[in-house]
Amino acid sequence: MNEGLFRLPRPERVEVAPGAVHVPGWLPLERQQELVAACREWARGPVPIRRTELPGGGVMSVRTVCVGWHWQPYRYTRVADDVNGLPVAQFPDWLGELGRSAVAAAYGDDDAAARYSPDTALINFYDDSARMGLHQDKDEKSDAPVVSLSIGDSCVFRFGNTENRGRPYTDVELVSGDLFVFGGPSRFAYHGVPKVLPGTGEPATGMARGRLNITLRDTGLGR
Ligand SMILES: O=C(O)CCC(=O)C(=O)O
Repeated sequence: MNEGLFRLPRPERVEVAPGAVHVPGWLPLERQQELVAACREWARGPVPIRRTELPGGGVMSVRTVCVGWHWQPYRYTRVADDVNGLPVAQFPDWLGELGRSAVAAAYGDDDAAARYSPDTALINFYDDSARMGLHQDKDEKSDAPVVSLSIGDSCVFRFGNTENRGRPYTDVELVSGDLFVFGGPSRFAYHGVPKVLPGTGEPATGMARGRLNITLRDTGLGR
């Protein structure tokens, strides 16, 4: 028997570290399609998707567009003064609702979900060779969880510890439709994407190639 022909059923929910939860297949196909369409709109403007320049002179391999607040290394602003000087698109209410449902699905805690009030989304597009080095999300002035949604090609998502970029870390395969939430003791864990797995996505999502990742965050700066 060729075992490779069969995929094992995926678990409903895996706690990768305290406060860090992977929920495979959380987004139905229709929701993924809606998100892809919304991200395409945001990628056009008012602040177009771009590769972020780093203070050391490097340029990130992923392309990023933001809504609500604009992230640039290493702060949030309303206006994208490093791109075209325009204010970013507003953070829509429906995205906040999606974030609350995500927190409820990950933690099974309706109170934590009701309190969750993200005000920014960073939308990253990965082509076949894009990567994201291990880093902490620490430009937010809030320790509310980060909600991460993946669409398109699968990737290896490395989720580490809060001390440094080294071990211990866990490599998780994030597949289109997967949710990953990290908060509580894992909120400031190092994480990154060492590899995208080209050609693994489902074109019916609207993503013929590449990977889309949407992270919802609370900047702590207010709406
Ligand atoms: O693409 C991902 O899954 C991770 C994105 C990320 O780490 C970030 O936007 O800070």
